[in-house]
Amino acid sequence: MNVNKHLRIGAWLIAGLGLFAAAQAQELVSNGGFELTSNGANKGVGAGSTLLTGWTATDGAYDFVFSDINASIPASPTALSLWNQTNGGGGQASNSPTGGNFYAFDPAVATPGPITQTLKNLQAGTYQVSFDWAVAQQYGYSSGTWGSWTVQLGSAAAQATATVNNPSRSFTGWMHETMTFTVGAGDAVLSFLGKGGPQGVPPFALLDSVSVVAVPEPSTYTLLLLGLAAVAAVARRKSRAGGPSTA
Ligand SMILES: [Ca+2]
Repeated sequence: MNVNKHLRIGAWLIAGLGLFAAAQAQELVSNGGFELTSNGANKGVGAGSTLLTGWTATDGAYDFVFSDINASIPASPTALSLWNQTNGGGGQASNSPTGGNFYAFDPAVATPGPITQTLKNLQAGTYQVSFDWAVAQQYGYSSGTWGSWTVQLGSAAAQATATVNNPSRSFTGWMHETMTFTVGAGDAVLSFLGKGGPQGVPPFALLDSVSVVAVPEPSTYTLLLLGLAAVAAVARRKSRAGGPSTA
């Protein structure tokens, strides 16, 4: 029997196991894309609302779910649209990079509140939170605005995105953000609170594609690296044994 062949298969098996374990990073957020709603899109979400399946909104009044950056929200709590491609807005207003619905939040109200979801039975460890976000402005208002998102997971310290400036009647473009939080075992509240200003010229912080996955244990990577090293070693051995003389 070919010993090299057996070695090679063994090495690939180890590498494969490591890769499999690394790929098991399971999505922990439900409805992170805001596609599931109990009553459609292009609506106000509102305080205490569970319109967005899996999420609880605690904002005073001024948060919305859009299906399209160019959509107009009829009246709930007020008729509203964002500066966009159809009403003279600048800045290349665009839909979320992952498509479908997104959450829009006016952070410059009297009592802004976060949108939250409780992640159940987490193991103690480090978790990667990622999302897409942008800053827009309410149609009909002028003046430069600014915005950001503050994110919290469990009792870990809150983290914030950069604060970005959005020129009058404009749109910042979508940005992708990744953060890591280390939490203890048990339930953990995932919370997004938009920040922004100034008041009265409504800035809007947009959010989509929320994801939380466990960061793989170092042992997973060790297994993967061991396997790949073994594959390389077998290949080297084979090349030396069977290859033409390279002296
Ligand atoms: Ca979406």
